[in-house]
Amino acid sequence: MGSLILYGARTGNTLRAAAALAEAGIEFQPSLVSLHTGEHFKAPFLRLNPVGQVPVLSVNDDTVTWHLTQSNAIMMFAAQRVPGRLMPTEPVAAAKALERFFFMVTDVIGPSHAAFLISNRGDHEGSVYLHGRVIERLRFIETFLTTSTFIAGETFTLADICAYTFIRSIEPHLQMDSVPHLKAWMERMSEREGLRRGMAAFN
Ligand SMILES: N[C@@H](CCC(=O)N[C@@H](CS)C(=O)NCC(=O)O)C(=O)O
Repeated sequence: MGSLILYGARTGNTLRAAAALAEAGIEFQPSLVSLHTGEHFKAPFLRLNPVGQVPVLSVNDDTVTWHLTQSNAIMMFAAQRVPGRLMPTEPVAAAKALERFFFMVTDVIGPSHAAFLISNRGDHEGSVYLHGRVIERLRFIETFLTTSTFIAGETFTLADICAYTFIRSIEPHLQMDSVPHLKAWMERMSEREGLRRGMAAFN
């Protein structure tokens, strides 16, 4: 496969990508980009991603080096490299896994990022509203897990990686004792070697 470098920081988007690579069993070298010093806005990093954001996966396929931005594209890249391991191959199960993956990405993680951005601009009320919606959406996961072992059915998928890495950052707001299936699932996920390695990649 050649060598892979994941440029990132200790942020949700980077850790989600790192966890997907680790769960896929794909070796990569983490390379820390200092967001605090603005390294992501300097020329060497902008050559990797002109938008100036992490994560970026650099793929060296021996003859050619190319770069992939967008955490979710990196996750799907990882899934495609190991068919059946992070996304089911059976069409209905694959469609359900995508449904739950996009639930996490567009209904939970996107609004949470927006809440953070508007809070930084002083819109406290808007931020509290969005944060409340994020918590409400996350609590739906309890209903997914009352009938299945994983977020999207009976196999581990990208949706589990999204949910686990995100919930780790927001757990104190969730009152885990009131969502027992989610709590038990979090405990099971925290024992997975790939998730552990991904979450620790930028420590
Ligand atoms: N949609 C992008 C968002 C990437 C993103 O927001 N990265 C943040 C860190 S989590 C970043 O680089 N922020 C620095 C900035 O925007 O100045 C993805 O999923 O990769």
